[in-house]
Parts: sequence; C-alpha cells; structure tokens
Amino acid sequence: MDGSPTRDQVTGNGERAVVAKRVDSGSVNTTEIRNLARAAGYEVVAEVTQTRKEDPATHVGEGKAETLAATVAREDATVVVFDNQLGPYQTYNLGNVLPEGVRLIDRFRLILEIFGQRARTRKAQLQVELAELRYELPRAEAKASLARRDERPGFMGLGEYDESREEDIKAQISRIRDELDRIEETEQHRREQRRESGFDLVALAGYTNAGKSTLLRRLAADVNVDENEDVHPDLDTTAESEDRLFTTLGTTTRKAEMDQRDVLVTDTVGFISDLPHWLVESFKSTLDSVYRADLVLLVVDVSEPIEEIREKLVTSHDTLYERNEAPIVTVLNKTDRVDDAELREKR
Ligand SMILES: Nc1nc2c(ncn2[C@@H]2O[C@H](COP(=O)(O)OP(=O)(O)OP(=O)(O)O)[C@@H](O)[C@H]2O)c(=O)[nH]1
Ligand SMILES: [Mg+2]
Repeated sequence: MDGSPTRDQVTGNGERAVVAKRVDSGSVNTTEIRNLARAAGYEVVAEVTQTRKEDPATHVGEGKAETLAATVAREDATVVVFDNQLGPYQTYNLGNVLPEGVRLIDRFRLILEIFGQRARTRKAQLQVELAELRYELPRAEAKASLARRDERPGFMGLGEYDESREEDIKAQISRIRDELDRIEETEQHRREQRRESGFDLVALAGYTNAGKSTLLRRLAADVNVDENEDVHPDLDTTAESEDRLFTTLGTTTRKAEMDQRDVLVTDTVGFISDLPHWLVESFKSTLDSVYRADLVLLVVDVSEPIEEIREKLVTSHDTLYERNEAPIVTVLNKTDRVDDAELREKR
C-alpha cells in the first residue's frame, strides 16, 4: 500500500482522484494540491477537507475518514491524494476505511510521481530515485523497529518485515550519492570553464509556474547547438513552457543577448512550499546551477494575490537561504496581467 512505484510504472493517466486536506485552523485552500494532482495526470473529481487538529490514527477525524471513503465510492475514484504528510500508521488505518484497491498518496509521494514522469536525463532520474529512497527509509526503519519490539514479523499488514530492506536502501542511497557527486564535479568544472572564457552565469529561480522558462526564451539568443556542443553540452534549443506545475525538471542553459557582456542563462526546476528537507537535498545537483551562479533572478508571478506572492517569496528565499552564494534580484513577471496601479502597489 505504501510501496514505492517501480521506475517505469506510469502513474496518473486520467485516473479519478479525490483530494483530501486537513488544516489546524482557518479555511482550507485546495488550489495547489488540485493543480499538482492534475500535473501528475489525475482527474480531480471531488475534495474532502477538514479544519481540526491531527488525529493520530486516521489524520482527519474518524467521521471525516468515513466521509472520504463514501466520496471515493460515490465518485468511483481509484486514488486519494492527501495534501498532508501521512505517517505509516495513518496510511494503514485509512487504507482499511477506503474501498478495496484504492491508492492513497500524500503530497510528497505526488511530487515524486510528477518528478518521476518528467525525469529525462540521467541526473534527473538519479535525483528522483534518491528522493524516493529517502522517502522510504524512515518507513522501513519504523517497520523494522516495531517488528523488533513486537517480536513478530510484519507490522499490522504493512508488509513483510525485512531488516535487510533497510540496509539495502542505505547502500543504494550511498551509490546514487557517489554518482551524483561525480556529476556535480563535472558541472562545477564546466561552470569554471565558462567563467574563464568570459561568461557571466545567470540563473532563473522561482516558484513553479512563475514563468522562468518563458523568460529564458525571451532573454536567450538563438544558439547553434551543434556548433557549441563541446563547450556547452547542456545547451538546449527548447525550454518548454506550459500552464502546469513542474513543467521543467532539468536545467537548460542558453546564451543571452546582452549588449555589453557574454551571459549564459540557466533555467531550472521550480520551488514549492512545504517540501521536506530531504527532497530539496535530493535535487541539490540541479539547484547547484542556482546556488553557484553569479546572479540569481528570482521570478515572481505578479498577477497573483499579494498574500500568495508573499508566501511564494518566503518559500523561494527559504529554499535559497542555506546554500545560495549569489546576489538575488527579484523579477516581477506577467506584468501584462495587472494594471499600473496594482503593479505599483505590489512593487
Ligand atoms: N500573461 C503572461 N503569461 C506568462 C508570462 N510568462 C509566462 N506566462 C505563462 O505562465 C505559464 C508558466 O510559464 P513557464 O515559463 O512554464 O513557467 P516556469 O516558471 O518555467 O514553470 P515550471 O517549469 O513549471 O516551474 C505558461 O502558461 C506561460 O505561458 C507573462 O509574462 N505573461
Ligand atoms: Mg519551466
């Protein structure tokens, strides 16, 4: 039930999903989790929300869990997407309430599914794999320690107790880390070469769907990829834009048209709120192109409500905070969607 999907398992695919979300207080906003579910390929057919403190057994209250099950049955849904993080015990209990065969995933599993679908390069695939293993490790540890305590195999149907699984995960994590380290070294070397040949390195960062890839195409000159292949193996003729979360997963670097200086602009994966530390860490190789740039352009979608802009800026700065070495300049994007008065206010 809580098992990792295999690498080539296709998720989403128009499956009918019910979105669920609990908050401690205030009103519940499901816009982002719905967009994430859609980005993963699910059709969101209903939502179940609750404002109350977390129930240790079923996350939402017992009655709400029943409502959720009834909604899933009524809508003929096959997936429940929780915006909250679910513990292994809660996953197990909710699984018992839901109709047979319904999959239950949380926000992080969902983001991992999206990343898994978008991962094209070796580096992106390794990073997704690393994040999945890090997601699984504490769950394997919990299973093992509970099984040890109870001196019985298996923990309440959570699967066969197998201590070697834990060791296995740790070994895989360290193997992937080594490979990613080597990739990082190569990329660091490439950045140094580029600086030596006179390029300033500018990185586009910002919340997912802010318009980074669109801006890259605006800034970038046409580059003959073949001609530059040796020097710039990560040059790409396209940087896809779409009104969808996490369109971009890998990095794309292009030469920008500037009067005075030679600039290389890099587009990369977007930020999102409530990401656990291990997930951000897993994408360190990709985020390094931001952290190690000469200048970071932090792209903001100015057409959104001011509160949302503020929250997304906080998330972006949090993500950059620990590692970023470059100065940050905030860029207000999508200005065509607001009038002058609104723009002045948001500035
Ligand atoms: N109106 C308007 N729309 C824009 C502008 N810039 C981007 N968009 C739209 O916003 C959506 C997201 O743009 P992307 O460039 O894909 O955004 P991104 O930041 O690269 O998103 P991810 O790769 O998903 O993190 C697309 O539908 C774009 O067409 C702008 O200046 N004005
Ligand atoms: Mg993009």
